[in-house]
Amino acid sequence: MMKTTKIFLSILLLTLLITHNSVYSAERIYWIAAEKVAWNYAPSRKNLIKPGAGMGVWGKKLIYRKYRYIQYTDSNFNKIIKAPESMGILGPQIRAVEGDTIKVHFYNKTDKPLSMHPHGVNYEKKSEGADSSGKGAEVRPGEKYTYHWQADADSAPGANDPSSIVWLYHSHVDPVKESYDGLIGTIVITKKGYQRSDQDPRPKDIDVEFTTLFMVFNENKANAKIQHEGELKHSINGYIFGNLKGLTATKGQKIRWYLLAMGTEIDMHTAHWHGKTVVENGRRTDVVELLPASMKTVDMVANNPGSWLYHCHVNDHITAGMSARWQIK
Ligand SMILES: [Cu+2]
Repeated sequence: MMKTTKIFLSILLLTLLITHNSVYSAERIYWIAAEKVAWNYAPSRKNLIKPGAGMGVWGKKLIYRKYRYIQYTDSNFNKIIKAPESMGILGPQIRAVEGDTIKVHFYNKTDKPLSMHPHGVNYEKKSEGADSSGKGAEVRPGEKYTYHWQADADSAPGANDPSSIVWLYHSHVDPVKESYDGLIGTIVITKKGYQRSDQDPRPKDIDVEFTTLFMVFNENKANAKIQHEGELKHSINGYIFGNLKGLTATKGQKIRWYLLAMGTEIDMHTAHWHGKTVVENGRRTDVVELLPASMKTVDMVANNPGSWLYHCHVNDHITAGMSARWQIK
């Protein structure tokens, strides 16, 4: 080999190695189905926050027909990827690094047209999952559709954000009905350079991430004249009265909380932690305000071992069981 060719090849290799981290962008591929399921708002059938108090009118009926987004390993839609217990009713968490593309193969296994409409990421009209006569806006029962989304700079954490931020996705054929159905999930975008590795888009400066959706699921019939209070399930990730499990960290870990809300006028929630405070974009607090479709990301360090309350601080919602526990071990 000629000397100049050798030098040229060496420089090229070095350049590729140096720039790899900044030019690398992945295609994150997901297989997600919508399915009809039976959902139990309190699997223990107990008020686990105040055992003596019971669950009042909210405990009369606990199991309902819901719809959920479920993740599969591949295009056969045979093998489910089980979500962490703490995700509850939420759909699979879609992840990408700034600069990546996201491809979601959606399979509607239910009995009505549904879609996947993302917040935050960049898309063309055919991948909006809403507001058109295109196939992606209404995926019919038994049909499949592939959404193409870009995690561009405008989807990624801004100057005052932490190293990753959360976005919602949800079905948007009849968005009101479908949010109560349970067709809601999250997208987490990590700032470029902060991913753990090219294969693992999770933020490298954080040890554990928890995602919680504060929402009152209205199980009353849409046109019912009388709306029964007991049919208003004041839930965190679809669980009431302490039935949400898996919010467990180890002492010393850095925890990131992704906070969401959905719903209507009664869905003004104030997420409150006992035992620890959080930092929200530089602001220290232990209560974070959420309104329908709010998406907030806050951090804490798990340095106070214990089993702690995590609840909505709105009085009526405390009564209705919008409470959970989280642990530092
Ligand atoms: Cu609330």
